[in-house]
Amino acid sequence: TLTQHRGRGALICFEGLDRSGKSTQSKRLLEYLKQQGDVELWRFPDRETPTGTLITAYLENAESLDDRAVHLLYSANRWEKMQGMVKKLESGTTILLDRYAYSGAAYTAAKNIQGASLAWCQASDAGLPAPDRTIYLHMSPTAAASRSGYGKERYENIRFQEQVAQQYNALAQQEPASWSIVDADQDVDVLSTEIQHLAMTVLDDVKQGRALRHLR
Ligand code: FDM
Ligand code: MG
Repeated sequence: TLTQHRGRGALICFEGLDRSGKSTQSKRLLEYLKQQGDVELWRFPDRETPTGTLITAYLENAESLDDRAVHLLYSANRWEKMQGMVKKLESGTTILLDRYAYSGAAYTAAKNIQGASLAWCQASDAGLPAPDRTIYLHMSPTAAASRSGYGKERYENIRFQEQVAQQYNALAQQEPASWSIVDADQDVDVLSTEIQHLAMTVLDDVKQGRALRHLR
């Protein structure tokens, strides 16, 4: 029978240092893709869930938590949303992610905790849906810091961001085929256009039947 089947949605992830423009660019891509079909923008950490409340308190320095405990909270914060995410994708909705498991791995690994290697940091996210493409907004920590300055949250300092950048580099090298590294230190409109083109190629791949994979 010729049943019209609407394919799954694409999963597109934005990653990058603080102030690299992830939120701006993901919102712009959301508006653009709305012309093509169903699309949503999800942000991690999701600060609305029970784990999200704890994470926010930690980020605002209102709460001090063990580094591994907080790492697992971030991961749990993604697992809480996993079933809903898969259902949405299967129903044909494209999901854009403003940070995801790569932030989890990069930020904890950047702490250089004895015994918490990059592989250890990635382990708790194994099994989550893997992005079809990760758009890495590449920017030097100094350039990012000079953009209207950091807020008061934990991690928002150049020294730490340099460590995070190194870890992102290592993650990009693990999956060169699904990472697109773009220059985030350029005109915002030019960058948006570049990202729109990129996203359309991803939507095409998914339309051609590219299967949803899982993080390993
Ligand atoms: N962050 C974010 C982590 O340390 N681990 C994670 O798993 C995620 C998703 O949380 F400093 C850090 C990165 C950042 C902080 O994120 C809050 P936003 O995007 O700046 O709100
Ligand atoms: Mg921030």
